[in-house]
Amino acid sequence: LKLGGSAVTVKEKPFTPNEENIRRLAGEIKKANVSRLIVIHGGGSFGHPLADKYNIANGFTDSGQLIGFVETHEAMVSLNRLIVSALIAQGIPAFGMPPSSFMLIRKNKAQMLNPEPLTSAIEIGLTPVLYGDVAFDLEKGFNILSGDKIAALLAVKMGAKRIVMVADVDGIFTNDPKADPSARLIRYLNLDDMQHLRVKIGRPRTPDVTGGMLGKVLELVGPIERGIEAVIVNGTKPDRVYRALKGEEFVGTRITKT
Ligand code: IP8
Repeated sequence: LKLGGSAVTVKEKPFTPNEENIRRLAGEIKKANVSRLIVIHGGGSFGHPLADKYNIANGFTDSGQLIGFVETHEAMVSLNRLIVSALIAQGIPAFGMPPSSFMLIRKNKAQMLNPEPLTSAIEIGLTPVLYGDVAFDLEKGFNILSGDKIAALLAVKMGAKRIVMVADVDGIFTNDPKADPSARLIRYLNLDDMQHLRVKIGRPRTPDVTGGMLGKVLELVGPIERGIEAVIVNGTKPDRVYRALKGEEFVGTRITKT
């Protein structure tokens, strides 16, 4: 389950969590009662403004960026703490795990160095909660490791049945729904359809160093090719995440291989 930054923070207001949404989503996750669930959340107004200010996604070029690197990480740790606390308040044994300490980036691809802490956590029944983070990059020194990249990597490595991507729009539209009111929601897509869509999905307007909906969809291609179903749902509307987690009929976009 990837909780997009737009669903857990107020994107236009730096360092502002969407506490009401976080609480409701934690309740839906509890109610869905999915076993072997990994939660990942994005940066929203916590990680992105700092990553943008210090140019973290372009790699390490001068030592002035180092403070930005650690501040970006700290901002994500503080958002992680809020989400983990909301899940624990529901009685979910949520366990925050910093991706930068066991993942890195090589040739623009995310890699998991040691899967054992994560697999052990799941094995004993914990719910790991990861997040988009700063990370070491073997070519560029450092980089941003997006929650979407983490979700795609883990879905493949851990043999997930489904990836649920939570956004602040109902799913993938024929055009950017925030700019074009006549845009229609696409309920089902396969990989072929997705190639045609590439050009149509708009770029984000608030700082999003990892590319918003377009980046999200492109990251999903790998897992979908391997037969993993991906769904995109609106986490600002009640019950959608619950229904998507349960595999029930829901309003959103479902993407499959064929
Ligand atoms: O919001 C990026 O994660 P995303 C997190 O999932 C940072 O793209 C640190 C900007």
